[in-house]
Amino acid sequence: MHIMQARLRMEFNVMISERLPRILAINDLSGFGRCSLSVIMPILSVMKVQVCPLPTTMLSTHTGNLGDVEKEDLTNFMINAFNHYKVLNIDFDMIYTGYLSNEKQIDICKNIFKDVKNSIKIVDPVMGDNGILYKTFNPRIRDRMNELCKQADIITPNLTEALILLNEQYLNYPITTTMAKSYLFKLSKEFSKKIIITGVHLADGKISNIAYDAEKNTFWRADVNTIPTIYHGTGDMFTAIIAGSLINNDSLPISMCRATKFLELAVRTTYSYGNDSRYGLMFEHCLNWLFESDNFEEYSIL
Ligand code: PXL
Repeated sequence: MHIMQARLRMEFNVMISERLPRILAINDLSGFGRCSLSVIMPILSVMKVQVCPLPTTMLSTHTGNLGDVEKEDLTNFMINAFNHYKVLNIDFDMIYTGYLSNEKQIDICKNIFKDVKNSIKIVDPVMGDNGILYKTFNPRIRDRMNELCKQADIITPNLTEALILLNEQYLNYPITTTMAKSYLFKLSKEFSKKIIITGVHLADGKISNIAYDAEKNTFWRADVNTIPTIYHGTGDMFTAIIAGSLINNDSLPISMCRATKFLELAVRTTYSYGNDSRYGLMFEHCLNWLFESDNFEEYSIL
């Protein structure tokens, strides 16, 4: 067996077969605005992963201030498409879930998780950002998302979502590393063993992505060289890179550092053109960086 497959098998207790890693990506497909499957698919392909998209909803654009969004719900399609994959006996090395529009879709993902036992489960609990909740959010979504996160191996909330999961008030001031560690620790007790929280304003003035691996009892941070603008789809690109890195044998801090550096580059590139931020990150400019770079030492212990 390939060394990477052996490590993944040990670390996540899963079976990996001798072929390209294959990820089932459950997320929406927004035509314009560069988020969800529109960015996840190219990123994972560049990372030499076979990505199988399972769209939850088709939208004309993301829901961030681009007018009246056209939507087509695909909840039933999700069930039927997955049943088809079962008939075909397709095995997935990883299931990666993101934006889910209703409780039924979350239940479908819970069932898929139960069905596909030998795979790594990564949940990006997409519910809001910067203290603002997305339009589809309601308390029932939160409760279901909690249940899905309990079945995950790794979750990647931003700070807003981390605090929703923990049922705590959103904080719009910097937090100490002790508080940051306690959030990571609490999330790992309640949900998955590996946790990454993105976009945390730390008291030392840095904005950082932070991580905890409960099995290794280690906390990590990767500081972000920021530009103060907000782009939709940033979290989707981040988790796609985490997924692609982990499945390709990177450690948790190296995966986090790779995703952090890529987003930094994409934000700086986009900002330099001065485009409307609602149109998303010009990540197409940066995709080659994902397979050309292998220098990811810029993380440290939190
Ligand atoms: O990037 C998160 C996201 C995913 N999908 C849709 C969204 C957003 C954020 O705004 O609107 C449809």
